[in-house]
Amino acid sequence: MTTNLIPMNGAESLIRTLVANGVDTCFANPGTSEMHFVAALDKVNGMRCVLCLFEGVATGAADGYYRMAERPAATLLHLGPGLANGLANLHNAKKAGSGIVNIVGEHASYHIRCNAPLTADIEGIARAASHWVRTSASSKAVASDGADAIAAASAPPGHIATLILPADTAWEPADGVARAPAVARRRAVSDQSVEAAAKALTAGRPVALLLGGAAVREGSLYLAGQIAAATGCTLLSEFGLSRLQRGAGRVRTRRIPYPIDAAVALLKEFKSLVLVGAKTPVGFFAYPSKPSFLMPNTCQVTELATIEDDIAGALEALVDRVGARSLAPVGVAPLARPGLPSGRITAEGIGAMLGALLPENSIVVDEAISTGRGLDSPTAGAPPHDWLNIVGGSIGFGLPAATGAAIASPDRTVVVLEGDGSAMYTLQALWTMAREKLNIKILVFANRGYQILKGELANISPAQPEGKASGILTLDNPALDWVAIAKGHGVAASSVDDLDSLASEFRRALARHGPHLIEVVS
Ligand SMILES: Cc1ncc(C[n+]2csc(CCOP(=O)(O)OP(=O)(O)O)c2C)c(N)n1
Repeated sequence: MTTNLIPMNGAESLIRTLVANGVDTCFANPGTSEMHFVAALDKVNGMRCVLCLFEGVATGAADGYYRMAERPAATLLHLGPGLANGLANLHNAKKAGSGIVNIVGEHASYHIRCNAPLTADIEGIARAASHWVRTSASSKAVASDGADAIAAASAPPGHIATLILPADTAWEPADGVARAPAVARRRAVSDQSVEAAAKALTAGRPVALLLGGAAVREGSLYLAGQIAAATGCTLLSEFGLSRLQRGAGRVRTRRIPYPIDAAVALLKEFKSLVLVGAKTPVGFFAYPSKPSFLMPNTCQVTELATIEDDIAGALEALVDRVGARSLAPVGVAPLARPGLPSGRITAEGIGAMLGALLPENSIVVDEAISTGRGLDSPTAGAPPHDWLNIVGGSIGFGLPAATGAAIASPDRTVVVLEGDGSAMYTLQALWTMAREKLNIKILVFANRGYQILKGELANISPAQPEGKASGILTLDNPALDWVAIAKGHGVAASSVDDLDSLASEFRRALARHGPHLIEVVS
């Protein structure tokens, strides 16, 4: 439904429609075809536009924003190439169930047939990582198309909607502002699904509840802990979690590890898995003579709720069905901060330092890759915090996602745990952090290599440290200077090479507002 207010062009009607429907943040990297959208920013109050110097930063920031704000941000991207630059982090957002409204400029409709230099198959590029794609047919349709895009992006758990805006639809007269159609609510799970889950949990076999999506938020974890108290089931969680609420006072789960052998070994004992917002567990990759599915062939899999379903409602029903309502949950983490570590940098030491100093209510963005493997236990008893993982496996997620999370949660400290290889993909995010004065503390684990891939290589080929193969997994020639890189983007920075100075630099960084990068040399 549109209402006629004042004469405006399509671009202005789109911005007004976004703001009217709660989309008030836009991560932007514009070009000429989006200039009417840019010009309209001065006419519309209420839209925060955040300049990102690479489109992968814009899309990754929109992902981090959705995970914390639980409503979509917009991105503004320049034609096919701009959208293509943003695809890897759109892929991550899609896998994480994050909602994003992408606005992608297109040539004026009559100009497309001329095959100008930037002409591309934008719809084709968009489809690779969008649930919903539409090209506006006229300036009068732009507002209602924008409203439909918001509704599509808001569908549970969050979808990628890409609206393509030919330049003439942006500059010609529009009809007004449109209201987004009602968003479909999360689907309630059936009584039969609850019954089947209860049967699986009480059949007396080794059984696990495997949690993913919204099932790892505090309230749902509590219910899962009650179900475990009643049935004796084990609580597991997926490796890639969009937003895990953890720390002291919250129910702990065991995360399925990334390495395939460790994952298979963990799941080996279970005869039955009950999925709650999680998928049947599969390996990241196929390996010769190793299974694709991580659980034994004989394991029975029962789905209680998908990632789109009313997960909390499903767990509530299951709590009642297994008689757990009055039980205290099992697995609640006590407040337990480790002592400050000392000596040379190790993954365990980094974990202990974080466990000792992580601020209450902080947001941890985890792209630590191999360094991240030791962090779970020492941080489990830190004060309550949120932990955001890379879900789609496409590296270059951490710095952009932290940017969006900080914009969505301005009162919270964001801590980014970054591999040095991963940080290089989207380091332009540093500049946006500095420009927006975001309270983000970044630890870059400067092991000067693609450590995880060195492990994968060693698994298939005898080690040849000086060979060509290991050479392309090494980042030490030249060594990246993270202090110079950060300072060059306007971010304060320091470098440490032992745990004592890591702890004192981290404390110093926490004590002042704004972004700070610590290069952790190991
Ligand atoms: C977009 C993309 N390109 C390449 C890869 C393959 N890849 C996975 S991990 C990795 C290296 C990560 O290195 P770093 O962040 O330094 O972490 P480390 O392995 O040293 O712990 C690469 C290149 C990927 N996952 N995504």
